[in-house]
Amino acid sequence: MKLRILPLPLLAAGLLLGCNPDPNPPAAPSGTTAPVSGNAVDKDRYTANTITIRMNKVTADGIGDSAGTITVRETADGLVFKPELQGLQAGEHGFHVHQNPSCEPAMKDGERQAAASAGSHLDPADTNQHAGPDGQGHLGDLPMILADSNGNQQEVTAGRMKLDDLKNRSLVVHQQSDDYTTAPSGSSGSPIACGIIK
Ligand SMILES: [Cu+2]
Ligand SMILES: [Zn+2]
Repeated sequence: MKLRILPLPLLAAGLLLGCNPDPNPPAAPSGTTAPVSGNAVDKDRYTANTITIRMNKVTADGIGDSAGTITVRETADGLVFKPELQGLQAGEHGFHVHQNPSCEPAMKDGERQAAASAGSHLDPADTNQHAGPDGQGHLGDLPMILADSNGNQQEVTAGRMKLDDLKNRSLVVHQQSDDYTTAPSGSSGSPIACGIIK
C-alpha cells in the first residue's frame, strides 16, 4: 500500500500561510450595505430589485436644486414607484419614463424648454401613441403622481414595466395632470422634476 505524502516544503508553506492572519480580509459583499457618503450626489443606490433615483428641479434655464427621490422596486405586479418629492403642488402630475438619460433643457418647438433633452416617452415598440399606463402605447407612460394638500405622494404601480426597462433613461414629473390620450405628453405641461436612471 502506497501512502501519498505531501512534499515537505509545500506542507511547511501551507502551515505557515494557515497560521498567518490574512492581511487583506475579503470585502463585504457588494450591494448589501453600501454606505451612501455625503458627496455621492449622483450615485443611484442599487439593491437586488430596488433603485433610488435622485430627482432635481428643472426649468428652461437648466437643472436646479434637489427635488427629492423616487424609489422603484420590481414586484410580480410590475414596477412600484415611491415618490418622495419636495415642493410638489397639490394635485395630479404627469409622470413618464423618457428615452434619454439627460435632464438638460433644449430647444423644442422653437423655444428652450425644461428637460427637453430627455426626449420623448420610452417607446420600444414604436407605437407613437401616448395612451397612459393601462394603454398599449408608450411603455414609459406611468400612472400620475398625486400630491395631497401637504404635498405628500402615494406609490404608483406600472404593470407593464421591469427594472431593466429603466436603465439609461430619465424619469420626468410634469406640472399638470396627464389625460393619458393627447400626444405627445397628455397635456401635462412642462417638466418640473427630472432624474437620470443609470
Ligand atoms: Cu414626460
Ligand atoms: Zn407617453
